[in-house]
Amino acid sequence: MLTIYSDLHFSHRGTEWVNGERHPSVESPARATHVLSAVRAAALGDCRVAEPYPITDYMSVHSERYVRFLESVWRVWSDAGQTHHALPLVWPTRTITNDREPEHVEGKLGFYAGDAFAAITAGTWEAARASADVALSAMQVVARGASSAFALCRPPGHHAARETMGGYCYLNNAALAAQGFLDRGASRVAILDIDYHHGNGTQSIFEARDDVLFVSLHGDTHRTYPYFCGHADERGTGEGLGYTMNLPLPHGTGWHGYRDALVHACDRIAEYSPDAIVISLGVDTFKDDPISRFAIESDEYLQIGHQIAKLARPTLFVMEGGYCVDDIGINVSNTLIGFKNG
Ligand code: OKP
Ligand code: ZN
Repeated sequence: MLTIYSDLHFSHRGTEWVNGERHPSVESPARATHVLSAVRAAALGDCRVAEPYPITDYMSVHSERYVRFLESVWRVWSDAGQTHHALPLVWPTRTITNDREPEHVEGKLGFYAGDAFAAITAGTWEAARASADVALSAMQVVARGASSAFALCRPPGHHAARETMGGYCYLNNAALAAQGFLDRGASRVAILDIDYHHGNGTQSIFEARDDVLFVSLHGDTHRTYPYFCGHADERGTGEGLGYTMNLPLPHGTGWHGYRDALVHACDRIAEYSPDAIVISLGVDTFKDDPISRFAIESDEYLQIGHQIAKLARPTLFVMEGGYCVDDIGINVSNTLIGFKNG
């Protein structure tokens, strides 16, 4: 299996609020370093750098004004004299909102953010672009006939919606890849999101459509970030009704409960008969993850890969979360090895 990566992600090191103080984000550059060394140590296959894509290619799932905002926001922010990372402080709400982009950068930040976990730094745009390019390059490898590929994306993407950043995500790498498969001739694409957190951005991008099936296993969003959606009764809207499947699981879920949900998810994907599968691969389901509440052990990721392999479809793995840096490498490589060994 070919791995696509980029070193441009090093230019992004976000900060986040924890217990009333700003700290370096747990979404750190070291995550990608550890994953790349583990993939190399596992001799999974070649590792290649991503190709650059034109900015207009991100507009297949994001709006033009949102992409322009991401491209320009640090410049506007620093021209206004700010030197610290930009985070929103004011948001439109369910009842106090309209569709007009504010002129002032403070308003723009909230307008285009779902939460305060996606800091804008001097290098954020370069890194977010590179991450999307990693996903698009790996998608292209599979679209041209490879049976699988691994997109070692950083920053992650699944909380990014059409016009929203959040949860360490700016561009939705998995959604860009899924749309890329459709644009290259696929009729149906399935996204299986196995990150601990609900892929709210991905769901919102595809929930009204039947050409992308979105299936997600995640911590119950009644009690866990990202809240507000990801509940079992959300099944898609309009033409997309029946093409969203959420499988929320309780705190403490270990392999037994997880496996049953995964088999259920894979059964739905098999029934859909997709031309390609995109896996939003987060390993924050790990027992020692510092911000999550599942209890999957390192060896069990081999089984996860095995279940996915049984679908026997062209499969693109897209890196999302996983914050236990010491074990992120082995957990990712075990998933890919379990897949490769069928
Ligand atoms: C990104 B991905 C709330 C903590 C939430 C943001 C988590 C973003 C996860 N106390 N922090 O899905 O791994
Ligand atoms: Zn996550």
